[in-house]
Amino acid sequence: MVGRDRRARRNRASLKREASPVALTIAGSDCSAGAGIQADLKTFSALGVYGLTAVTCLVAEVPRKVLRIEPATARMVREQIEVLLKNFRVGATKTGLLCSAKIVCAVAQAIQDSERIAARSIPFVVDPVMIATSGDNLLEPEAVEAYESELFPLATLITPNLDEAALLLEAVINDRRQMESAVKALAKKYHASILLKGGHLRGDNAIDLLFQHGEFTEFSAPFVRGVETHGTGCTYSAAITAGLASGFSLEQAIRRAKKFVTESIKRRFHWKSKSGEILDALGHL
Ligand code: PXL
Repeated sequence: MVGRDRRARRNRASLKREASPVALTIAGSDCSAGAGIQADLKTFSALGVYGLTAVTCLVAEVPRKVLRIEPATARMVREQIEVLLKNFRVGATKTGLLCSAKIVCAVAQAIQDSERIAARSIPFVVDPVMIATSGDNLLEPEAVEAYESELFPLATLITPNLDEAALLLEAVINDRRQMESAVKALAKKYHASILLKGGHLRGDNAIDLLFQHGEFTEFSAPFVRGVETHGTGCTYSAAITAGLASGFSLEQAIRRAKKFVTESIKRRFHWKSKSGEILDALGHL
């Protein structure tokens, strides 16, 4: 009887393990672990999703200072994605820092091939990481064109912040009305759902706008003041991807992700550097 109970418990546990959703992040490594692939993995785990990674580049950095970026070869990036997609039932995929035009094209090719092989479409979130919170350029300028022609057409959702949207549209976005025009223009330009993150606009609330199937949906949370975060965008897009891998609708996934990221900002990792600077980073989830 005791043996049977134990066996039944073990079976239930293994069923639960097998049923765990799986998500893949294709992104760069931030050695300080507040952003990049490390933030994505921590977010997946916190939301009960098994995380897979395809590393695109290594970044030697701490919050506010990027020292060096070294890309992986495009072939290496593609092979990581291919082997993972062939061997795991990936429920959703996201991209973070892709570093170069060659890597953007390799990722687009691997995603296209995978959908052909799997004969199903896997939700694909593109976080167009271009500039770090520190202001450092993270993406080769030629890569923007590759994003537009190769990667955006495959996306379920694109999640630019205001700076990235302004660069893509060559426009100024300074208020709520301009945000509405921008999110609509991006959706029209790239034929994808767009989540425009308005966190950098001053106000009591951090407001994001989703434009999907011709409709706006607003996501709002109280703005957490006095924090210069590192890794917010990565954590947000990873949480959305975890939601999609778990079977949530896009709107549900964003709503839950917004709460998760706001909570993470409130409970950020906060420390004094050796030179006396006060630094904040996500990752203390
Ligand atoms: O937060 C943007 C970002 C994304 N990915 C990596 C990074 C950073 C910021 O520094 O290092 C790897």
